[in-house]
Amino acid sequence: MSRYVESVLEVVKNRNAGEPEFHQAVQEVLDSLRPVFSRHPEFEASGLLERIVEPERQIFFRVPWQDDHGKVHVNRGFRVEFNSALGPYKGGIRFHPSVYIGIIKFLGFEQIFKNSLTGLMMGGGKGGSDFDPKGKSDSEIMRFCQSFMNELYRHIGADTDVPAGDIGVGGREVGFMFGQYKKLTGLFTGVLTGKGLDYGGSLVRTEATGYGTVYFCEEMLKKRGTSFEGKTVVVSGSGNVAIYAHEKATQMGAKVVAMSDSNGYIYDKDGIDLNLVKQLKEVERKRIKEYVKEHKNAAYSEGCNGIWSIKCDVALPCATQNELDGAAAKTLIKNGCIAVAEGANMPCTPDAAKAFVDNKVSFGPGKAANAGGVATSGLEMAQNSQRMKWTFEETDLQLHRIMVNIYNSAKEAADEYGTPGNLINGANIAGFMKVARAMMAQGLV
Ligand code: NDP
Ligand code: 2IT
Repeated sequence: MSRYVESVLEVVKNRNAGEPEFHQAVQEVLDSLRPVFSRHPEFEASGLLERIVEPERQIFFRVPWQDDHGKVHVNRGFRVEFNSALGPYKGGIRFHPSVYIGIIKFLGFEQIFKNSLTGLMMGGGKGGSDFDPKGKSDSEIMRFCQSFMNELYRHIGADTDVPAGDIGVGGREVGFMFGQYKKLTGLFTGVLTGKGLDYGGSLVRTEATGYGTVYFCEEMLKKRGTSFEGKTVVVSGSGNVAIYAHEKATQMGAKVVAMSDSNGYIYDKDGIDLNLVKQLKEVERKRIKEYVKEHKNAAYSEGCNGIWSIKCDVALPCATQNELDGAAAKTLIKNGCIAVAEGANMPCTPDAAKAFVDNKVSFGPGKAANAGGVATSGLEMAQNSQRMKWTFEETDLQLHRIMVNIYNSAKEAADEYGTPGNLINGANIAGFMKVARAMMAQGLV
């Protein structure tokens, strides 16, 4: 049956040439699924894999905008509507200069299984642009978001495709996009999640991905008979996911000693002062190196890879894809790291992930460990449909419950398919099975 997986992988690589991140994401999922196809020959007979690796729809568009000096710029916009077997397409929008179709496809593909794991009714999608928000004024960001929405609006809707944030897209950008959507359509609906709290946003959505990653990691630590209490933690990144992973880990008794951005990392042996990081990153939009101006005992180093040489018990990569490679994994293992949970999407290279699994480091793959963000987006959609707003405590409780369920489903699937403790296989299989059953039931569409 493995022949089936090989033949589909070959098609994916040929048909999507020059998209290594997409190949990497597909390879990992398909490798995990090998034992599934020997138990379910009906999947091969109905061409299920061939269908699941091909997006239902890919949209490319021009995004022209003017900077504050009147100069015209043109960026490229993307929305990949990957799979709608479980619900409306759902997934974030990324603004970063590295964005191209291969990145959006890898993220959209991961999103299918992640959304399935949440247990909510959401299909998989992703969008973005090669626009670089760094150094842009609020007016430039607004004009860009409006232009982006001038095309995107015709493809999305509360019951068809519901975008949200990702790298470079947070509350400010979602607000501008929502405003333009409303202007163009006249509809006030839950078409985007991550909205402001005054106009349909959900409490806990801002915190959800980081908190969820820590809730997931807590389950992994429990399994080892321990907890976050007294642990030393390294968190990469200093954006939305990293900040709230730090916050929750600290609330649980850990000490976060390092954080980073794409220029470098800070190390503060006394524990990183999160209020200062929030001020620098969320309010002033400055670089992480500014931290050491206020905290003279802390050190700043250029380059982001060095962060993994800091001794820690738990590592939470929360920045970007392939930020933690095989060599970094070896160093973490040598330094006694016992758990790694991916707050970012695919931050560990395949050899890094393998090294963790082989060395019995508890490893939480992104599609499971960072599913709290999209899960809370699902809760925002539910609140919008009800025209209701839940309390922080209620929403956080639901998020926590969902993260524990995801951990249990991944663990059980790993046991059932003969690789106990391997949450990569478990998450891929558990996420896939629900999508597969829905696709089989819905016929050849
Ligand atoms: P933000 O834009 O808020 O923060 C991104 C952080 O990662 C910044 O510190 C940024 O540094 C750093 N970073 C971005 N690109 C690179 C790069 N190429 N090399 C090194 N560092 C980089 O994004 P989020 O926190 O929302 O997203 C972080 C990760 O989490 C992404 O992988 C995203 O897909 C994933 N994720 C996000 C969810 C969400 O709800 N927001 C949900 C699930 C996953 P700098 O400022 O220098 O660019
Ligand atoms: O990668 C992700 O899961 C996200 N960026 C969040 C998507 C969402 O729809 O909330």
